[in-house]
Amino acid sequence: MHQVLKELESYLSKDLQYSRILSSMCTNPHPVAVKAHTMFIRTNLGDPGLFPGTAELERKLISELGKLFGKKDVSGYIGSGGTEGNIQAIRAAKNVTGKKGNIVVPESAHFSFAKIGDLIGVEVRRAKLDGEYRVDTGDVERLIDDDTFAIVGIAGTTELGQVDDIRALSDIALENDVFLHVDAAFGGFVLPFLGIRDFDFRVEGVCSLTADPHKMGMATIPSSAILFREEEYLEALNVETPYLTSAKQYTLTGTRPGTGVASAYAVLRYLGFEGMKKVVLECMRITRLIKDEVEATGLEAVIEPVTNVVCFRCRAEKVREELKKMGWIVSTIRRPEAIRCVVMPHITESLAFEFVEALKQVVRNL
Ligand code: 0PR
Repeated sequence: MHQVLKELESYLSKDLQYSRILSSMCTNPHPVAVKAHTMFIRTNLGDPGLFPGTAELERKLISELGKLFGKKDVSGYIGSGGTEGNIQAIRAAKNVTGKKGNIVVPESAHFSFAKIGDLIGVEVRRAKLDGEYRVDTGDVERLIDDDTFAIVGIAGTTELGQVDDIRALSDIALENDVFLHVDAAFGGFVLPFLGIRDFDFRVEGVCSLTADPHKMGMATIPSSAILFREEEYLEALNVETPYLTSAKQYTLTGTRPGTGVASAYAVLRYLGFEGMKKVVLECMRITRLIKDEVEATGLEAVIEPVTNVVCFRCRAEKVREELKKMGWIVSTIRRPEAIRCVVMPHITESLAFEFVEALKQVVRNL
């Protein structure tokens, strides 16, 4: 066994450490999440009758998340990622409304919606953004027609961390009788701790919400919650599973790890909402620190950070390459041309200062 592990180690050691990564929405899982993950390593929620304890824990976690997102008796499950959450929400919307025409998403929507268009065979219409890179709700209204069955709002966009006006989208959804899905894959475990609440089930028209513990929830990968306002929306995903311990299955995958349930629950229990808030506030403090320090060098932030993401206008590809040579990883966005820094919990204050120094050096030599 020693030999095999040594071989594995040689591959693992080629991977990058998170400490110099500002391009990722993932982070080192919390130690309690790692312990929980290991404990539940053999569980398979694809056959919940064999794992009734893990299934019970999942129901408890969903109900805790319901409290966080403004509806105690929410329905849902823990899946593989924001992509699965978004797919399932649109599938549910299609099945509940009985329509299969088009959906309207913001131009800033994650690329998972391109997969959805392909998989479900619906037209994905992209609404323009306003000057602050929020979806232009007037354009959403303009794009809706008789065949539209769902609209999407984003609470924490992938590129800028911006939050759409979910209240306005809710009004539009109720008026046009369409399903409203909120993609809070990233923002779900940020916004509530910043006191931003008007993106979740507290807003009347919100039918479903994706929020990923494997991003800012510090859980192990994979762990992602898809939540529905009504049990019937979840039930609309059911297929029959005649030979299993359960007669029906609403999940996208069949075999499904219980590790994401255990690790997400462990972080929630161990840190509590108060402890998670502290982590988020520290990320925000460091995000603003990076913003102020970098702006002092003459680069301009694209928007005032709403979540722990900050983007700077510059010759992005060149800056990204130069930073990479110095061991720092950032990503780039195209509209507007900018580098993107996601300030996850692994970016400490001293790392942030080191990063800023590296960026200053790059900017000086441009
Ligand atoms: N919705 C939003 C708003 C997202 O930002 C993402 C992923 C998803 C949905 C899809 O989530 P899954 O990737 O869990 O299916 N956002 C990150 C991104 O695409 C994911 C990521 C994380 C990418 C870590 C790279 C990385 O190193 O940028």
